[in-house]
Amino acid sequence: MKGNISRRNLLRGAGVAALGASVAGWATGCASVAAGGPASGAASNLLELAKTQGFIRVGIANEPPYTQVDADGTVTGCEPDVLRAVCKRLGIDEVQGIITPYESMIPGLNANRWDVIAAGLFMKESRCAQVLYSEPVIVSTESFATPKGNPKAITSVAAVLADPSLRIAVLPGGFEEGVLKSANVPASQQVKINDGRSGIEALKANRADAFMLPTLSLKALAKDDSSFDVSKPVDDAPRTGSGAAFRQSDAAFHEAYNKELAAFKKTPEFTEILTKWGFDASVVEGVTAQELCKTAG
Ligand code: 6CS
Repeated sequence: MKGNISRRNLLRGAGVAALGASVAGWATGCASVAAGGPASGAASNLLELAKTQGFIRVGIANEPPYTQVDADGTVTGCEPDVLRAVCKRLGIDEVQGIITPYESMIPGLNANRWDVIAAGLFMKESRCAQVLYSEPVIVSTESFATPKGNPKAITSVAAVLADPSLRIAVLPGGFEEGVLKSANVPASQQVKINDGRSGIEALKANRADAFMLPTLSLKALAKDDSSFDVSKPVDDAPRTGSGAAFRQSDAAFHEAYNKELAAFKKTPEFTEILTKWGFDASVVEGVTAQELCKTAG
């Protein structure tokens, strides 16, 4: 049943984060949708199903500027905004967000808890082996949040490896954890935290000497908290980027999405979305998923 309800839909999927939200004015009776389990299930043709039911469900993190859930439940952020625009061009009116940790995004996708991931889930070999990434919409850098003045001069992964006393906060299953693991930084130097805010809290409580997260995510956190510094992009963290990620069984959707995305990337609206969220649209020009999927880890 469609109804013009507020931009917020609470999706209560068993085992996933409580909050889901619509980014469009129209929505189905979402509670019944979520209560019945996967909105689209393992449909053989996700595109037709999403067009028929009028929505597609997206796994997100709520880590501005990549993904953001406002107080009223509205889902935005660079990646959901691009996804919503391309889905509208495909005839899908609504994108519903379900908040979940990065480490759960691919398992949840493949368990049909959501139909796509649009969260800044950075491309790397192990992830590209499990999902179908669209062509990238952003290219991203990593930084360290440190106490003011960076007293322990933490500016590179090599510096972390060189000093076993250094403790680095990272998200479990996140890209940064993978960077440290690939560099053979031992688990004893990794402090696992749940999200951006808890990473900063770990820094303030001296449970970590630095917090590794994408540069723009740390800068977004710094807008509300002047107690820490954000390093320049970490030179020895691999360059990567992200786009939407689909199930391997949804190859038809992936193909249709990429075709529409290629056209959308040529429009002023694409540049407007990226600029709004602090990304430089020119940086992703000519960058391919094939290239970024070669990122080790
Ligand atoms: O792809 C990832 O795992 C990382 N992406 C973002 C946008 N933030 C942190 C996370 O570890």
